Formats: sequence, structure tokens, C-alpha cells
Amino acid sequence: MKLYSYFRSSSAYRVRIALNHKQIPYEYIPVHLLKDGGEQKTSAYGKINSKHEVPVLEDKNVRLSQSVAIFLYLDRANLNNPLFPKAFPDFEKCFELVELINSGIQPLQNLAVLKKLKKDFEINDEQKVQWIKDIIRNGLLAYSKKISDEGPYSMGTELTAADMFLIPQLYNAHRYEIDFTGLEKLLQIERTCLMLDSFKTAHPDIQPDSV
Ligand SMILES: N[C@@H](CCC(=O)N[C@@H](CS)C(=O)NCC(=O)O)C(=O)O
Repeated sequence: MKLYSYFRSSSAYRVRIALNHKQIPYEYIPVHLLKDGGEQKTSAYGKINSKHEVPVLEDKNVRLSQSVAIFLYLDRANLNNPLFPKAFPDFEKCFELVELINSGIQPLQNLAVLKKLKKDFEINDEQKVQWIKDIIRNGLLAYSKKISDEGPYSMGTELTAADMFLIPQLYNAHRYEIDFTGLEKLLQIERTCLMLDSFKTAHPDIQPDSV
């Protein structure tokens, strides 16, 4: 498989964790989101993803964007180490957590939204950082209230897609130095996950394009 990725993209980070967890080897194709206005903006990359975003996964004649779709594909293409729980309604509960991050946090603080806020509404850097902090903290507080109390993972004893979405979002939370008060359970999950090889080798700092 091939993964179009950017080391700091939280959506690509999710997919790197999933591929590692399933022990699927892949070729890393870097797409620099900032250099020269962004390699994702080129017409050549537009042929790979008309939304001009990473991640994109290629497997033989299948090309997929959208990390949730990629997770579902990987779970059906390869039965090793499932990403989603099979049982009803655990699958749906896991999907709820995934969506809290996938549609409730990440899209509101992604590069395109931040650029538009700056261009159309002329927000300054301080306002931009405050926006990011608020979006991430409020979303993570909601996530934290929905997870299992028993741990060590979001869904309890089983590592799932929810954790693979959570850890990259926490990476962004650290980057922007949000207030972690009330988020201690999530930091405990993070400590547990970051000890696993599948998370360690997916970490932004050690990707081929990290600077
Ligand atoms: N819903 C998409 C989100 C993808 C996304 O927002 N990718 C960002 C990086 S995290 C991107 O490529 N942004 C480029 C841009 O906005 O120009 C997914 O889950 O894969």
C-alpha cells in the first residue's frame, strides 16, 4: 500500500497508526502542506485527491481519501488486529468517539479553516491560537465524558479506532498548549498508547518528512 502523508497532519497520523496496528507495510509518500503554498494544491495532486488533502491510501487499484473510510477499508481488507469492535453497539459507540474528533474537532482547526479565518475575517495570530485552543479543549472535554471509566483505553480494555483518532488530536493539543484541566483520563490513555510500537513508529517526529 501507499500512503500520501504529511508528518504533522493529524488525519494522516491516524492512518499511520492503523497501518502499523494491522502490521501492514506501506510506502510513505510525503506531501508538504506548507512548502511553496502547499504541494497538495497542485493540479497533479488534485488528480490524486480532488479535495487536495492528505491522507490518501492506495492499494492496488483502490484509491481512498478520508481517514474514516480508510479505517473501514483496512478493517475489511485485512482481518488482522481489528480497528473497530465488531459487537453491537460497541461498534457504534466507537464510531461516536471517532466522529467527535473527526467531525467535531479536527475540521474546525485545520489548515484551510485557519487560512480562511485569517483572510476573510482578518483574525490575528493570538486570536487564531485562542480559536484552536477552544475548539480542541471543548471537544476533548466532551470526549472525556463519554469514555469508559475502567480504561486503559477509550472503550475499556480494547484498543480501538477511537484511541487512534484521539492520540493525534492530543498531539495537536500539546502543540497548542491547551489547558488540560479535566482531561487527565485522556492523558492517561495517551501515556498507555504512546508505549505501543504502532503509535511510536507513527509519531510525527520520526516520519521521513519531519523537519
Ligand atoms: N476528513 C479528512 C480530513 C483531512 C484533512 O483535513 N487533511 C488536512 C491535514 S490534517 C489537509 O490535508 N489539509 C490541507 C489543506 O487544508 O490545504 C480525513 O479524515 O482524512
